[in-house]
Amino acid sequence: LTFTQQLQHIQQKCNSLLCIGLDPDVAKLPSFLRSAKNPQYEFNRRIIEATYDLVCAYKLNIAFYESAGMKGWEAMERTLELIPKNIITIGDGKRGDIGNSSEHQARAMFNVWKFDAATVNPYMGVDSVEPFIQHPEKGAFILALTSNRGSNDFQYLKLKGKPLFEHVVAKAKMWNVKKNIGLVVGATHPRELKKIRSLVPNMPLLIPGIGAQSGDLEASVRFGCDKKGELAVINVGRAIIFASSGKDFAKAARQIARKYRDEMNGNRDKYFGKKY
Ligand code: NUP
Repeated sequence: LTFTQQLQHIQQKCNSLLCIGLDPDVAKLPSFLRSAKNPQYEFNRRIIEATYDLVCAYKLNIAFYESAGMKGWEAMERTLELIPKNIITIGDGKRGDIGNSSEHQARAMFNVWKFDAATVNPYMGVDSVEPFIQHPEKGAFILALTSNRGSNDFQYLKLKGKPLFEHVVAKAKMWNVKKNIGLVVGATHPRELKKIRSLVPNMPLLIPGIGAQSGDLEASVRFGCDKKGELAVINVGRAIIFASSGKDFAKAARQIARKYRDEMNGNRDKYFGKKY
């Protein structure tokens, strides 16, 4: 199966567009976990056990593990072993380098950590992306339009009458011969999301920015999904994993995760006329 097909299957099976961002910022972990041997791992374990039936994917931002040193790498490895096999795992490292170095980045993401997909920064062009799109079953989410304030600096610059991010979308579409490419589009840009979905009707879209960054959930579903109400992977990190900092944090995370999943499905009912 191609990456895109795997994503379709899990979204249908679990009836969810929700991706939880496992970004276990050490400074924000519940204090009672600080004495654990590996607090990040203990935190993730409880979050996963409380939410795995509600999600199609987990996204791990590598920086939150790397910044905790060797313990962080260990937490990431053990976390990935825990996630049920049919749930998509996304390694968010925004990779991309000269071809020779990118090959090693792709090997790290897919062969060492065994992520199902990685995020890739397209700035360095085709040879920087190629190593990430060699295997049909492994996905590459290419940054098209990011959710942050700084997305204004370069991504909207007009070139040959079109904003830069649309050039990225066009290239990604050309490169997608193995049906394993997706795009990252921030939930903070609903109008552009609609435009991008019209340009790539069949590509997975990874949509971060819901919750802590105040992105638009309704628009993310309405414009982020394909015609069937699928293929939007909507990431929520802090708003779920740090819903409570007490002993009940996993339970609180489950409650909020369910609320997000149901709200997404409510909007799929509304805009795609199916009962989810
Ligand atoms: O455009 C992007 N915006 C964004 O927030 C691309 C990303 N990969 N992210 C990541 O998504 C960000 O680095 C973090 O890991 C996650 C958002 O987390 P939160 O704001 O829901 O906590």
